[in-house]
Amino acid sequence: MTDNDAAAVQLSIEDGVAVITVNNPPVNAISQAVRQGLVDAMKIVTTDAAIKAAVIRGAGKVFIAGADVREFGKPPMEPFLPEVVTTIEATDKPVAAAIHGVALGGGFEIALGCHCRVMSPNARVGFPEVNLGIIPGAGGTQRLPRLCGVEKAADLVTSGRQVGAKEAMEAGLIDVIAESEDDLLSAAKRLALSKVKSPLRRISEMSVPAPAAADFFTTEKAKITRAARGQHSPVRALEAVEAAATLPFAEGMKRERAIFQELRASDQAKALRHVFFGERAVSKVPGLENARPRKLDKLAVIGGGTMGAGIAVACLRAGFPVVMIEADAAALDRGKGNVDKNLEGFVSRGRLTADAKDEHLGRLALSLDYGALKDADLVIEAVFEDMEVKKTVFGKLDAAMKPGAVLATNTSYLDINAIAAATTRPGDVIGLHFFSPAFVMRLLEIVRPARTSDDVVATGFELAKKLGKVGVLSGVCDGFIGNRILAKTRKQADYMIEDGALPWDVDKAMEAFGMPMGPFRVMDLAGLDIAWAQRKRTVATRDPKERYVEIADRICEQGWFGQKTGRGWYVYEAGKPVPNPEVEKIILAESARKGIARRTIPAQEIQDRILYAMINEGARIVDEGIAARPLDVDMVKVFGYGFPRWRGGPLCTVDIIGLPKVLDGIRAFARDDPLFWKPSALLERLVAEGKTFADLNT
Ligand code: 3H9
Repeated sequence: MTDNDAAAVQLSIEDGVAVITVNNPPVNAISQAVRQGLVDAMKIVTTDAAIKAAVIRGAGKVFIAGADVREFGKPPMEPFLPEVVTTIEATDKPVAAAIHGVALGGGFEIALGCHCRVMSPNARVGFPEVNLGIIPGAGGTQRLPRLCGVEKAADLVTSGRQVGAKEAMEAGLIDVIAESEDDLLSAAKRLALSKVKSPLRRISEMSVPAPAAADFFTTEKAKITRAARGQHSPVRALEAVEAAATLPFAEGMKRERAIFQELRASDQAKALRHVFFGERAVSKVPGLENARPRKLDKLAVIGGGTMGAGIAVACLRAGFPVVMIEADAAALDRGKGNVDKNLEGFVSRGRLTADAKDEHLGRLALSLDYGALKDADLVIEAVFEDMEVKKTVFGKLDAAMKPGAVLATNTSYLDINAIAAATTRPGDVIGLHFFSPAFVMRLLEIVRPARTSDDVVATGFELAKKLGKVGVLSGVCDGFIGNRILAKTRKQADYMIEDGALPWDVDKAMEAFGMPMGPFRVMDLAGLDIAWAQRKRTVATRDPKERYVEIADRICEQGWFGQKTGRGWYVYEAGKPVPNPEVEKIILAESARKGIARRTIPAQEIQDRILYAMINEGARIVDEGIAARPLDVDMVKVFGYGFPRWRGGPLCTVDIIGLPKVLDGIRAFARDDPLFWKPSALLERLVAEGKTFADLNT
């Protein structure tokens, strides 16, 4: 440890206080150098008579963001974090943590090793480890219940939720909220010095208050297991908190460490790390390193239907002024009503005040005149999904928008090259494919037609960032990345119900796989009529060799379009979906009409067919260059389609279960249906070369 500017931990002495600064940009992750630096600093604090107390703080924008996640796959290096925290706690001079930005995971554990804590008013603390498939591994689960009780501790470590200064203060996690970030260091020094003459408060020496309810851990375990849908870390985090409540501190620490190490090496942790880094890697597109986004101050939306209004709300929530254009006064009125209703939803859930809602609406301008777009920097068209309608709108946008503005379409499957060709500036045209509800769903597919310029693509990513979304680049093809894969999995689901499964069997199997909803429940939610209209439109171009399942058509013919009509695959009477008995009759009749001898399809086969269909199509999408890397496919499925995060996405899953096994499975399915199950050439190549999809991510 030195006091030079480049050192990971620096120490200076100010007014008898050792100010220990962790300096490991960008987020002060706890690398080996940081751990060693802290141990060395504590030695100085103990031995230097001029030092009366110490403060630990972080350089840059945060206190400490936690253990260095990049070290997780590698052999651990001493000193280990639990020992570092113990060393801090054992120091015989008061040590205060000065928390700004965030203290997360191991960063919060270091703060809990200190004898007192000061937070700046806008800082956050928490244990997000469960989101990485692990639990706190340096005493977090043992010290936290001693400070705030087992109920609060269980809530924080099992959810990964971060709390602000006010809640942290109320829960007893910190001692003082500084007046401002500027005042933080002096507040921490004052606090540390105030403790010089009093006995030091070491959390490990405190006792754990018993939970209010005797059966707390049993009921909590059942609740968390249900909510985790197959993910292990939340339940294991609870187990560690229970150890704190039932074992002496040293024993509890051993239990925590054992669970931490077991989980760190698990497939779920690998997959969740893939999602953590994938979410950040998607915006770093190879070849676009030097592209700069264009100005983005004012936005516009064409169309005030479900999608248009949802996009407008997402933009208003991010602080943008938004112009909404509609074709006539009644439609414009409906558009405004949709925006109002969506914002009201935030108010009723306590996520927006009534005043803030008014302020949001104050930034929305409504117009029938494309002239109102003249100073908008980016427009998103969200009108009816029809090529001719879109071309007409883009012709008008071309005439109305200022030079350099970005012209985006929210189409889900139309050819954006053709839309771009309806303008005199195809270089400015891009696809921005939002997912409904646009103010909730994190995915934004950024679809790049052939002639779009790099800075327009960079502007798409900048918009995603400003809206708090995960932008993923896709090339132009039918359905882009997400809906193209969805089309394949829906087909498999259709085939299976004609061959012997029932929709609720398929849903149950996929929900057991970890999806929040099975494919048939999703269809009911989205509405069966849209896909039906699309099937009718494309009837002439359908490949006659391809198997076509008519069951969904039969259901739509009854006027059953899912939740919105109270009936679809399921019946929605008392709020809860129950299998629609008429659907079963239709399915049996259709199988009989085609002479299909129905068979029982086991849950494992249902999962394999849907997963392998995703993998095979995902691999094709990478091979064709529609997705730049396998991780882009994974992030689309995780952030837009509810693929379980803890499985990392379909191409991460295939790496974990083994490419040869999946290829063999696809070849076995191909014996019955060679047209559908033609293996992707990329998958075959990777198997032949003994490689994985992860090899293509780097
Ligand atoms: C842990 O602590 C376990 C312990 O209990 C047990 C130990 C024994 N490690 O997100 P950003 C990188 S587990 C390595 O874009 P922001 C990130 O990849 C850890 N790298 O910035 C990115 O790199 P790049 C528990 C990390 O301002 C850059 O920093 N802690 C880590 O939007 C900027 O990140 C967590 O789970 C890390 N821990 O958000 C906290 N964190 O530029 C995870 C970040 O190359 N981190 N990086 O793409 C966060 O939540 C956010 O990064 C944070 C900043 C809020 C800090």
